[in-house]
Amino acid sequence: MLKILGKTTSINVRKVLWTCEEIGVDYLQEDYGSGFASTHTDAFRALNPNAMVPVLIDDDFVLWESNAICRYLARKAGRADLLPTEPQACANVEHWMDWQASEFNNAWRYVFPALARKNPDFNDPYAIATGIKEWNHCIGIVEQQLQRTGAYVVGETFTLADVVLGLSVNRWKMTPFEHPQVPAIEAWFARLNQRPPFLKHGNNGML
Ligand SMILES: N[C@@H](CCC(=O)N[C@@H](CS)C(=O)NCC(=O)O)C(=O)O
Repeated sequence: MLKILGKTTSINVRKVLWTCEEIGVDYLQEDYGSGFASTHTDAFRALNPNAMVPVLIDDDFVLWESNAICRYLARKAGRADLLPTEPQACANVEHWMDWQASEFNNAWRYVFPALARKNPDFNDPYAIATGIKEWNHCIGIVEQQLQRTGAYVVGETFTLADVVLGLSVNRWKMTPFEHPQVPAIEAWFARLNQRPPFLKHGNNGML
């Protein structure tokens, strides 16, 4: 059976768990990461030299990087609805996934620990204000895209882009600061909320 190493409080682990539930594949999940089993061991670093979660183990195949794991799972299950096989349709999903992991995730690096985790080391008002601006800028890009599609991130149907951005946008919504109006995102969230895997691993009260 598939094994997923990583705590369920991790946004990146929850992407993988949500994807597993969409696919309907059985898995074992083990709590690794800060506050749980240590990733700073030789044994864990042999699986992921970054000492980070999630890590997927599929027999003797080991994979790290949450978005790569989601793509692997979708391809292995033959779920072209989640990740199309046609190159351009696939690229349309992948570029949103790459953007989520790079641009979007970098936008909240300071604001999230400051405002959501209340980490006293993140107390620079200028960095917080700049971070909010950058985060809202990324949200504006998602909002415009959803206004264009009127449904899901890439188009009329749900894909892996909705999984990774669904969790990211959930984090933005739950972090306490004044948020701009985002009607297309709200409508998309209402659509995602109809999916039991999203309620279980995405919009489940965790940031
Ligand atoms: N780019 C990596 C980032 C993974 C990452 O940042 N994982 C965090 C949890 S969300 C982690 O392992 N932090 C260290 C820890 O919890 O011990 C991915 O998407 O898988």
